[in-house]
Amino acid sequence: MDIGADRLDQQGSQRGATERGSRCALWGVLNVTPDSFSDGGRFLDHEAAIARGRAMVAAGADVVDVGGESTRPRGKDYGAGAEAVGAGEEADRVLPVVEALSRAGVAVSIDTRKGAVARQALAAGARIVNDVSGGADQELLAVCAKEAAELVLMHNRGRGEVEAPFTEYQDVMKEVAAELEERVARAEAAGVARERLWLDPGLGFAKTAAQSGALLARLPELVALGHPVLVGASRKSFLARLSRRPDGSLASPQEREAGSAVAVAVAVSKGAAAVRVHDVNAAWQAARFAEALAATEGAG
Ligand code: PMM
Repeated sequence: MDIGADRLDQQGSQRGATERGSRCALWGVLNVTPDSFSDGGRFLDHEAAIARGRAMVAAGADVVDVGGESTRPRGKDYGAGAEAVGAGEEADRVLPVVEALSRAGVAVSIDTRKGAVARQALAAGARIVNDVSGGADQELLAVCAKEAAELVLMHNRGRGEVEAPFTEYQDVMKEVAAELEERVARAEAAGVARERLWLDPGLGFAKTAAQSGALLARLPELVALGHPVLVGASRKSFLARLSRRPDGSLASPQEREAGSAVAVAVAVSKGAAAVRVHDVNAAWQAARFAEALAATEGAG
């Protein structure tokens, strides 16, 4: 059964991942990695990954975001950080999954920093490139330009280290917005059309917990730049750090679903075009609820 195509049909008129409707889109996280901070090792097996992708679409995901390299940054929140992988190994992990899901009609995004991986994933049917380095690889920008792919430019510094000097900001939102605008200019200079560029504040990457919280609270300033904004708060440590347990301890990644759902509702209410989530069921409820409340505002 072609679950992805069914979902698109249900939404009417083939509304794809990349056509922005009035609803906030849900991007389901599918990490085909051994070491991601919350789901590492669960979906290294291709069949398990494909089944997981289809299940996320059935639960309401508009896009499945497939990644083959953990992006866990270094710093006290995340420990030593993830091992870098070569383009060959990363491609081996993701391509069968991208191809199978795309063939089933699912809108697939490829979460990669590498032009070589992006090129192969787009050839295998992916429609979107999600780059946590904000377009650092010139080859990735060239591939997106040539293939007319949508491109998410996430804010990051270094490899996302959550420690000085990467976390030094005078005004975190102003600097994140300005640094993203520089990335937009670079992507446009490489030939990527402005209307295909998304922005992402990069919560947890080169940001302390307080800085990630401030970026979420001030999201409208990023939305005001005129690009669709993607927010990835799901299961991140800043959620636990800003809501320590009564005894002062931190919730584990698997225990952060309530905070993750609240972050979805906040992101929706502040104008996010999409949220990147692990638990699509919970995110669906949070997003649709936030939208329903917004729709009743002023209705008397
Ligand atoms: N976070 C992670 C990975 N990729 N991509 C974007 N655009 N935004 C994010 O916030 C983001 C990302 C890290 O989370 P994971 O290890 O659970 O995938």
